[in-house]
Amino acid sequence: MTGNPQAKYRADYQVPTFLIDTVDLDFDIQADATRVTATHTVRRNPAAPEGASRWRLDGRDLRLVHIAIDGAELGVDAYTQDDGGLWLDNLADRFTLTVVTEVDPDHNLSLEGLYRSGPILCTQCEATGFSRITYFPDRPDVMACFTTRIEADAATYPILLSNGNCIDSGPAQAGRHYAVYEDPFAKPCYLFALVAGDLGVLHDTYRTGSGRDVALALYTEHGNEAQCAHAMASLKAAMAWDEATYGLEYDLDQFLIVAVASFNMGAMENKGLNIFNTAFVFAHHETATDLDFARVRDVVAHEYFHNYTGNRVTCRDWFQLSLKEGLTVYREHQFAIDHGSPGVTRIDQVRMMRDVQFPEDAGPRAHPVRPESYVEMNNFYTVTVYEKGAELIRMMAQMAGRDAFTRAVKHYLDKHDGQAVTIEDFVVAIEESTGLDLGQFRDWYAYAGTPRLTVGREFIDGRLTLSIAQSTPATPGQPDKPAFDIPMAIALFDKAGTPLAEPTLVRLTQPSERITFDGLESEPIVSALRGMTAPVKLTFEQNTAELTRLMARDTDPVARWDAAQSLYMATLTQSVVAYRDDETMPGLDSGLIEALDVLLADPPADRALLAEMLTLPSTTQIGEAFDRIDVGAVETARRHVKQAIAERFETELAALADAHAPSGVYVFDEAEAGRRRVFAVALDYLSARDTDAIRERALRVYNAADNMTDRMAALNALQRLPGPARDSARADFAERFADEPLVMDKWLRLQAATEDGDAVARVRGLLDDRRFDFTNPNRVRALLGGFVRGNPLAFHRDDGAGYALLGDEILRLDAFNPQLAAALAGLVAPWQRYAEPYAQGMKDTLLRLQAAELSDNTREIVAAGLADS
Ligand code: B3K
Ligand code: ZN
Repeated sequence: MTGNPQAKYRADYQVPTFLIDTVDLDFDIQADATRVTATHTVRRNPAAPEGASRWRLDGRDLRLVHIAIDGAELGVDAYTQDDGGLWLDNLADRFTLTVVTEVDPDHNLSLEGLYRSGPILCTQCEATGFSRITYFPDRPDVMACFTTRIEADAATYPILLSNGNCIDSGPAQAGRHYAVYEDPFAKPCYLFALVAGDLGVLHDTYRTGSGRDVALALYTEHGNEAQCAHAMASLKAAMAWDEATYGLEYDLDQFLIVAVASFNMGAMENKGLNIFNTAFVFAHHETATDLDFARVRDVVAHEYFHNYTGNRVTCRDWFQLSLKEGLTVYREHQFAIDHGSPGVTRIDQVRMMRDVQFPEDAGPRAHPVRPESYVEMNNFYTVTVYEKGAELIRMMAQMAGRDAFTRAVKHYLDKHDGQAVTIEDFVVAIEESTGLDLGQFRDWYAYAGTPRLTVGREFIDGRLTLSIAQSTPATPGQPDKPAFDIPMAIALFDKAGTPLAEPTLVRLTQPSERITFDGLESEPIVSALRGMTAPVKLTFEQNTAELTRLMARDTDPVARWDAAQSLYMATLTQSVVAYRDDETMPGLDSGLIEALDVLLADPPADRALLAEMLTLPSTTQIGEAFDRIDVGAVETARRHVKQAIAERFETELAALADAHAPSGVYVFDEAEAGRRRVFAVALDYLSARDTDAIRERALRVYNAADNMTDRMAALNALQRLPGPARDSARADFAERFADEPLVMDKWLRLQAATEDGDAVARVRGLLDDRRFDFTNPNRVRALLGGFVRGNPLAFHRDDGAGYALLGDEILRLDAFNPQLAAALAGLVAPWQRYAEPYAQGMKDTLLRLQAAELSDNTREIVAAGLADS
């Protein structure tokens, strides 16, 4: 992105020339437009450089009605205006600025600023959506106390909400009414929120540790209240957890969540008024799977945790995004581990890194956790900033110890309360509190790319020597990487799998180094990087016997799973190579058969862990093992290995399915969710055999199911088994849940991922289906995302029809929702990672986009994909 004229650079940061103490907003919501009157008390920033006098107000797609300073209207020659806002000059040290703008939420399909989602008017301001509401310095280091008055028709918009506490409300002229909200905490404008609508509500209260009652409310379109109980319970659990774990008590009298159907991402942590995508609020067992339940719980907690990590202490500029996101994801991860199977929760996190973040870090969009430049900030809400950012926090926590780290986070929050700060400020606070030296560790924030650790070993005379080398591949703009400070957990076991010593955490800091263990009777089995103590790729040759033993006996569930993954990967990569070379497939490796025998004969008590240990690495994982991804070979190899396992272990898998079959009423808890997960995995294996028996069984499961998890297990098992059973289950599904858009997303995904027939034509047809809606991002992600990710063979079809479909729809979408279009363009950006003919087809799609009129969002992604080619 270097060289792009509109890029912003971290190095160019300048403090704001003026600060705003108070913001008074008045929203006059009318049927055809909304008029916003903003009154600000402004003063010169004492920290601004001498002589700096120009002041930038950002504003986009606004009708400027009036602008005045201290009551005197400014003529058009009193300011300079450009595409993104206006500049004021010759300003006094203190003044009042009044700006009146008009916006049109009904025609704002970007879902940024003030927009309509069905009957609800709502806002989305992060990162820079506030500048679509009024002219304002739309940057997080300008923090002000907001008072918001909303007036609207009382019948159309009976509910009026904004941040903070409601201090006044009442009737107004002509069937209208108003409400006034005051937020006592200074905040950046990206945390502003407003909602107006005719909404159903679920009320509750939470009593804080110090005995204050907080009013909780969850608003949705009428008729969905019954799907909100789990989100409410999750909110209360998160509030209690943050008190118990970090001593952080909620700080306002009310906490509101509003669920809206059209939302570009998961949710938004606006102060006291979170706005959520319905997909991350609604959870009822008839319409949501166990995974949906867990996701709702974790996203509700994540947004709540932002109240401190993000809102009370915020980011100085958007390059610091991971300051709040990495830390909040880390807190969310801790919360999730405390509320589910700890091992499997960590496995999910590790898998997310390996399946999504490592590929991003190896592709054209690789960027440091603290990026150096961007064109469109919304393109940088990435797994690198979020998930890798959380892994960096986790590394510090491991080095400090969890309690010391918790105290350090508290120290950071106390020290910077009410401020907009940097990642460096955070690292300094952690050093101050823990005494850790994080000098070298800081490079993790500055460099992109996944370090690779290569471990060699030698055992002589009771001494084990591990030689460990690290290196990190070049990434765009960063040819050379330093050695990183890498915490690596190691444990040793004897041949029987008995632990030989407590696990230790070593800190690797050199390009290569040696670690020794003395006094060993015989060569031990080494369990390295257990739990993924650092976001690195490990190369460590271990034989099947060692991996089988670790799989059965390692004391860390994540390490057990990882040993299984290594065993599967060995077979899978051999199969890919064999298929690629001469279209043959080797038989199952005897070591893998033995390991699975042991696993099935003596499974872990944690059912969810068993399910994970039985699950083959994803096709992404397999592709990652190769320089160039051969989509066809990877797909074929994975199916072949799955089928071979299903054949070899048919009896055991059938027994497993029987032992874990649905029974009793649905409960969402660790044990029951684990049981359902094993059942689904077993059914999935059995379906690889394509027999009448499995078709009938899956249909029976579908018909008998009282919950969405079992229904989806059945539908997934039938996915590649066309015929009457599949038709019947799918027809029932479409009819039964026709009025549940989020369930219809599951249906769209099933349709998009169906391989038989002409999938491209089917998806094109569904674009016109009444169940599809281009203006709703959930629908778009389900159908188009579901097609690209869920149906790789059709998407990567030889004739290019899959690529053409994606290209068409990106262009259509880019005209009104650039954020979503850019995300879809990201799917073809890493074309250089693919083998031919896929690479050329993906690249051609990018070239086609490049030649079109594009938003900055999509252009930035396309340019990254085509750089150096
Ligand atoms: N902070 C928001 C994400 C905003 C994304 C803007 N494109 C939700 C979250 O991370 O909690
Ligand atoms: Zn967040």
